[in-house]
Amino acid sequence: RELLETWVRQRLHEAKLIVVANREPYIHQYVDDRLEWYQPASGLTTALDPVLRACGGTWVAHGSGNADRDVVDPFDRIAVPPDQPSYTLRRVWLTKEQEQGYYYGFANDTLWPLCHNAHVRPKFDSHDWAIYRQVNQHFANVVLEEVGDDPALVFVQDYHFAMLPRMLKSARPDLTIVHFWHIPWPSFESFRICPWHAALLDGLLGNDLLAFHTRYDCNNFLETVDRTLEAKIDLEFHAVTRGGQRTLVRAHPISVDPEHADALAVDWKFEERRLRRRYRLGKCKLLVGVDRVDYIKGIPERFRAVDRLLTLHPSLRGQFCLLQVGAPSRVHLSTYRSLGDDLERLADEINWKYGDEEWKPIVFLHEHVDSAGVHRLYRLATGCVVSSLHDGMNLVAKEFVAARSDLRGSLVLSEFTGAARELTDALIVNPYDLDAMANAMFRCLTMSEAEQEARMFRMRQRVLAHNIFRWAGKLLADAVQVQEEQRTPWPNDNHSDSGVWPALPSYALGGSR
Ligand code: GDG
Repeated sequence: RELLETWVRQRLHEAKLIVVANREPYIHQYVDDRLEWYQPASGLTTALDPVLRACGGTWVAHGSGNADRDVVDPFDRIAVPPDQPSYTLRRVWLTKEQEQGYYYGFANDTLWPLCHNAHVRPKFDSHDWAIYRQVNQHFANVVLEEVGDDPALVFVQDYHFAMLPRMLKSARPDLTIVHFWHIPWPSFESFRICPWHAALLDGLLGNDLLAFHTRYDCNNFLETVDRTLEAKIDLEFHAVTRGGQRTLVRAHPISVDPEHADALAVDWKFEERRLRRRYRLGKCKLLVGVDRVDYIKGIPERFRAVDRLLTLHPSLRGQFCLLQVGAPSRVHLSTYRSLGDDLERLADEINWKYGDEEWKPIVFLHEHVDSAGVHRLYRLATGCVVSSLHDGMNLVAKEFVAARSDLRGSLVLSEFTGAARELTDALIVNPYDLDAMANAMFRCLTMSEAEQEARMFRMRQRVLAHNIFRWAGKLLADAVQVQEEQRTPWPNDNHSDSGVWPALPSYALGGSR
């Protein structure tokens, strides 16, 4: 964290750092006339808040809380975190119609299913598309206001803003624009069904640097551009040149803040008694799942695997429980609402089939749990189950590993997550294969302590060393390189991957059991 802070200050010189994301990191709301704030359940905000805390700057986002307008200054700004201000949040207001067309419509009902191989058909609606562009322009105007006449590095987040980079670049060619795409990039064959695919690519090529979680996503993107537009693809430097502008395309796998896990450490023995009473867990072993309720997360597959496991191993009745946190998400979309209902029904069916007065195999908490609560579950679990059908990275897998300084517990992890490429000591599974899932859960519940320790040690080495600060440092190092090249225009192809970010010392492993 300190290294990132000093490094950013030195390298950005006088340039402002502006992050643009749809989701704000802190939401203010009224609860029974009381003003409260909370942090939303979102991988993106979990990852970026610690970075902004370390570097300072401005986060531009949609103000979505019902008390958000009442706490900002006349320029729609507020210092955050509310209890320990260290950077500025600039809120952007959207009408209901804009939120519907841009967020629920084009971003989440079109681009989200288009980019994830989860077999949900994307919706293509020209009205949503028009509003998406309109809202991207609205955000571009706000960013330009925040930048003023100064130099700036604009760090755009995700699939909500595919058109924004081109809009910014046209208005201010001198800005350095970096974009992190948090979800997978699909194959050309999948992407080209979108009637506006060429326009989306043009918008994204307004970036100086476009980053994905994995090299696989980068290659898919480069191939999509190659087969759609007149552009020069440079496979050696992973760059696209078009109309005199160059966009670097790089893989930067995102991660978590390990210090966050340390900060949440509590008296585990006391917590364990409390939690076991609260969820009526008795003495059974705990498997935990933590997700937004989203069809890409493979939660029904996880529940069915519990069913399969109990059929294959009836002796496990009463011996374990899957506690699934399902934070409601995008509930205005019918696919999401009905998924929540289906999960409630499925959990009931399986509990009816195997459970009794004393014990239920699945506890489904269809609610948002606070981050300390999530951390406690990670600490108490024998295993964490991540069964996404497709996921850019999946931070839950890395959070679980970061939480286990006791070197206990094992991770069941879908091979279709970005995380599976790094956490090779997890029990890697195909979530569509119920027998494989049930077997992985069985191995997880019966793994020896020595094997848990060996696997967890290696996974922790990876997550603690490649943490969120290193992610931000390496990505911003690439951005600074672009910035410096803009001052001394290329050709100057002396790129090495993130060469200017210094090597980080690894964190100490292990600790209190
Ligand atoms: C996108 C990409 C990529 C979940 N429920 C609760 C809660 N959470 C927190 C988790 C974790 C975050 O939300 C979810 O992160 P993921 O990475 O698993 O997933 P997405 O939200 O889909 O994120 C993903 C990510 O962006 C980052 O680039 O990894 O692939 O889809 O932090 O702990 N947190 C709390 N209560 C909950 O009920 N407090």
